Amino acid sequence: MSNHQTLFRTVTDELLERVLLVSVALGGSDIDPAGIAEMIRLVESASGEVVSQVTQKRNRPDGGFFVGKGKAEEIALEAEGLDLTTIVINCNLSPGQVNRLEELTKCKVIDRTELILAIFAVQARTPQAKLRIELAQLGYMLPRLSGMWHHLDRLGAGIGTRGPGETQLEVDRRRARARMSSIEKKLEALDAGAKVRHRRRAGMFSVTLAGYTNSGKSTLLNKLCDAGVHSEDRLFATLDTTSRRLELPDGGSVIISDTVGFIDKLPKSLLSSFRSTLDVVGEADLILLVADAADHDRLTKISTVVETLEKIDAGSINRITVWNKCDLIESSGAGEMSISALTGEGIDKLIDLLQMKRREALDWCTVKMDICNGELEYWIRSNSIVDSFIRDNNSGAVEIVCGLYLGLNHLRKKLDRSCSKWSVLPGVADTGISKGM
Ligand SMILES: Nc1nc2c(ncn2[C@@H]2O[C@H](COP(=O)(O)OP(=O)(O)OP(=O)(O)O)[C@@H](O)[C@H]2O)c(=O)[nH]1
Ligand SMILES: [Mg+2]
Repeated sequence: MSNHQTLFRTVTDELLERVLLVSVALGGSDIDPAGIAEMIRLVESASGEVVSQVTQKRNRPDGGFFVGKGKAEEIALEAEGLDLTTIVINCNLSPGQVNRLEELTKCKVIDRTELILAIFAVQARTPQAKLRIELAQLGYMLPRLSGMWHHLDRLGAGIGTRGPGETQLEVDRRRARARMSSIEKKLEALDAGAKVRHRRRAGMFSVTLAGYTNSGKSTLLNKLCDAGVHSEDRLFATLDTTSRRLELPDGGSVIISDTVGFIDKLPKSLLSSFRSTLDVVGEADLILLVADAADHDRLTKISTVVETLEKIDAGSINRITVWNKCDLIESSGAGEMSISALTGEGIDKLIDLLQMKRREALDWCTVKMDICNGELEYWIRSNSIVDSFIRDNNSGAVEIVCGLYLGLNHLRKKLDRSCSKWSVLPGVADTGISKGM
């Protein structure tokens, strides 16, 4: 284990096998069964199992134990009776509350953010994802370090002296910050390569699959593009962005990208360290919001996805909701894009929709030219979707109706270099610009 890692309790180092789940409903609200179900799924995604549950309704968190001392004692008894050593709680606790609960219950206490960070750590496969999750864990732990060394101060320090805990805290803070800036530099270098690849795609229509975790985004990418991306019935199966080209029936194509899924209260440190992974969402021409049609909580989850899109400045991008997993439900609403990424139902309809959106985004025009050699024809076909190509065999003149990827100016420059007479009529004929025709 490297030095920086010894600073932090990493949940992944420990067995998260049998867990006592504590669910607290704050502000007079009722215990939400969907929220509990999601916490159980999160524990399972961290390879654990919830074997017992305790719930509590309270107006506001208790400063000391979050749940209040009496409840904390009840939790301790429950854990002891079942021989459990791990408690997961559905809220986010302060380091002091975690420490006090751990002391009282003699268990390891993991809050919601720490649990999500742990799942990301388990799921990270690529060097980038591993660095990003480490950065997120450091960002999460940095303000909490003081609580972690507090016990050392109780051992030796007197009033007015610097305790061993405080000295250790400074050392750790320095080490954590140094490690964070080293990771940021490494990620910058790795992300620079991705930006170059991205620039090469200029003019391509990019579609990003966004949605709640486990809604079926990776399965859909695989179905559309035969991408071979890992998909699994586990939260946060995907932590990297994968982009593939989808060839459309009219000869055009789009780039489809699959990326990290969202969840309610996605930890801030994760959002910021995965920001460049999520850039693909902000740069999309179209977002397919993939929703699980069979999920009872689907509308709340869609709201969470929309809120998260706004947080990453992707709220204003054109988006279409795609209701996935339609094979699991009786019938879907009329007029909605309803598909099954698993069985393929509705996929042709989705491809038609993508083709329509792609065509809408092109610069359509009618091009006339006195002559069109093979090189020019190849250029036009590579830079546009050609709907009709008519050549007058006597004069050699050509008339083409095409939708350009990179705009009319691009074509005009090419025509100027390649033929002596040409005209380009965008949309309405009388706005055309021409030379000699
Ligand atoms: N029945 C059914 N299951 C599906 C469908 N699409 C995906 N699944 C299943 O749903 C689970 C999650 O699928 P993924 O494609 O990994 O979901 P994801 O949105 O990429 O999830 P994250 O990467 O965690 O955000 C897998 O077990 C899939 O087999 C579908 O149309 N029908
Ligand atoms: Mg996925």
